[in-house]
Amino acid sequence: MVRPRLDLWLGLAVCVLGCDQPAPKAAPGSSAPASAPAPEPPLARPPDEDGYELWLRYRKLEDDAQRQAASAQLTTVVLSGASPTLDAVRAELRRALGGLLGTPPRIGSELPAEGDALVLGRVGSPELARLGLAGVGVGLGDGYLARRLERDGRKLLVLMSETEIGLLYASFALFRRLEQGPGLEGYSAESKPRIELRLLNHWDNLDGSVERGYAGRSIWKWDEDVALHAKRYRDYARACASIGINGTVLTNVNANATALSARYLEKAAAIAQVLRPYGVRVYLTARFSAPVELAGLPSADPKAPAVVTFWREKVAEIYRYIPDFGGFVVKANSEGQPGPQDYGRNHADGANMLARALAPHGGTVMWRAFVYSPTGGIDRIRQAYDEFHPLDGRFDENVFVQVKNGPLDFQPREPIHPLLGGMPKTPLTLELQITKEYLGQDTHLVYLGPLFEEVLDQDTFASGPGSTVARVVEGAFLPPGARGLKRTAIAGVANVGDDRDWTGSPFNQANWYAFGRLAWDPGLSAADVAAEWIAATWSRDPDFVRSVQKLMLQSREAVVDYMTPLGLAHQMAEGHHYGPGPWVDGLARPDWNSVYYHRADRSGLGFDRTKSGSGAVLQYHPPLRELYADPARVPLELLLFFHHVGWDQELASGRTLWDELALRYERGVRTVSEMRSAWDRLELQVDRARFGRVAEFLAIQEAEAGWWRDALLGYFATFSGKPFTGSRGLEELRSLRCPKDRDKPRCPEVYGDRPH
Ligand code: GCW
Repeated sequence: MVRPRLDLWLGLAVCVLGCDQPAPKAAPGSSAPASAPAPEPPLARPPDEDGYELWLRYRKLEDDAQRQAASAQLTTVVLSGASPTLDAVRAELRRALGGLLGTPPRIGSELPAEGDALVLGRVGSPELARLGLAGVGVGLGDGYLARRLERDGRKLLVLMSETEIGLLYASFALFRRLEQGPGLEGYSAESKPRIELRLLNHWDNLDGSVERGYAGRSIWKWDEDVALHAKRYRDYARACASIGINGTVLTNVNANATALSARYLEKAAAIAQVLRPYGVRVYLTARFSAPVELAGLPSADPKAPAVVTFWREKVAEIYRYIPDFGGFVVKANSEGQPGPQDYGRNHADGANMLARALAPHGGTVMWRAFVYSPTGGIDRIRQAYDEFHPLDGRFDENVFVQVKNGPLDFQPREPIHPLLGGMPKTPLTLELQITKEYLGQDTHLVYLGPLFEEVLDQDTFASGPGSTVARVVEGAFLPPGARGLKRTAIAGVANVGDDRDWTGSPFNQANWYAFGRLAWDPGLSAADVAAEWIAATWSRDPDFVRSVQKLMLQSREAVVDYMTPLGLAHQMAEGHHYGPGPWVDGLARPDWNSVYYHRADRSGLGFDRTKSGSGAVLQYHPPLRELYADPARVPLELLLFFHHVGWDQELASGRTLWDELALRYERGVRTVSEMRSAWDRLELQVDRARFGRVAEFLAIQEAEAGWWRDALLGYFATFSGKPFTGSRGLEELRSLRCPKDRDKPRCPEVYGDRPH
């Protein structure tokens, strides 16, 4: 029997969702023609860029009237005082205003006798008092106020903060305003970070490799002189500060004790010195067994006096090198990492021991809850809650428990982690992943803003309705701490490497940007953040911004659709987490295998996590628990995460599971085709170099989205018995052995043979 092609028999259902389907395009390297060749540009295209400048390009404002109005206000700048941070503020003002307005400002420490000006001042300073602003802005911390004043017939724009770094943040906010285009008329702002510690976590190893990094080698060149890389580190710090990131963990959570030895501490101190003026504090990961590895102690038992002494002295040594050291991030008793359980102790025993060494110096411990024991268990996703929930209230005040956004592992979509509503007495660090380990790595264009937003907005119901993840992370429900310590934190696993463009692709920069902006204010919309980023990174043309924003906002749902729709998870091929591998089975631990997660059989698909299954659903608060437990009410997006569903079962959409699944895979591929066409239409507005790179990556993504669809539906069809014919047969797909290079994953077997 000839099986019908999916795209033909599915055509009807697909059209229900909108029929402006573009003609399918050829993958790079294939002989079929792509779209009609674009006409030669009548106008000169912008000069090529390599992406190094990120969103800090500060190209001259195109609108003359607006530029002149802004120039009148901003050519005279008043900022008094001397410090490395104030110097950084001045340097950034010169660079940004010089770029945006065409002429760098004159910066002095006194307000001249006449003329409009930009005045920056610390809350409570004599400069602000002279302007009648004494007492304004108390309690801002690192936040800032922007106010317009009329004094003696002159217009002043005043930026104020309690801290120097707040003045830097206020300056970056002003530049954003200028990039956005509404001008300074009516500009006033008040903004305070809603989360105190906003950190990047680098999974960077001392040998220069980066775990799950796709943007080259580590930027921390441990074997080279920091001075050689100071410019890059300074630019990194500028980028971080521009979006409010105020801490960075230099080393991988799969830690190497050597990072805490004198040679590396000296290096970390030199890096800290470059980052400090920009308000970026350095943290390190601590390998729990360091007392054994560095000092030859017989054990790392957190209750052993010699171990306690080791850490106390080690921490004191670190603070001699780095007086404002942030603290430790620790992965313990997870994926083979040592930890307190090796000595019959629990996570609180381990974390508190380190916390007591750090407390006298003002440092914190971020103790990760991503525990994943070597023995497996009833359901891998239950383990963190089962181990940590009973310890709520038993951690010292300077300990955060660091929780990934979902209970599994940074999937394109998963439900929120139940611990986010399950440790009401403990400060939690929300850990997001900026590097796209499971979302197409460097080539696939996936804007993560909507994913971050979805997580932050999800209600945990921990303290009744309105207990969103954002409110939990902001500490809204935490009992007050006795010692006035910072108690709110968020971390993003960095996507930065030594590639010239920092993140391996121009659009991956947007995810670094979105993380920082949402960490500062989880209430921002991912759509607005995308628009800010586009204007600063590409072009301020409103139509261009709208088109790219649309494409970016489609991209997350697209990757969910073509990889793991309807709550499927972890269908990546073994080891590299790049391409599809639903057939992966037989690895040593059951929960290393894709089959463990999809549970496909003749009767249906999905993991039963209700009471009759693994019971993981019970870790959520009511009414989430009931919602997720009910196959008729659970959002379709999470259906198969919680339920095993029959192939022919009719879903809330009115379609059977099989038809819905097929429709979503097809929709994912089609959306990528649309994104690709949309990008192609923008060709003339973007420099050739960056345009071309994105275009090539979109071509790869389109071909690979089809690969995912064919692999998953082809494989599931062997259980469902439903007809499916992909562009390639299952056997061919199963035999593919790519990518060969995990750091720059490429599968020319799938997309053609053009070099990338
Ligand atoms: O996401 C998984 C990764 C590991 C990582 C681990 C973790 C650093 O596949 O590479 O290890 O999680 O978060 O600890």
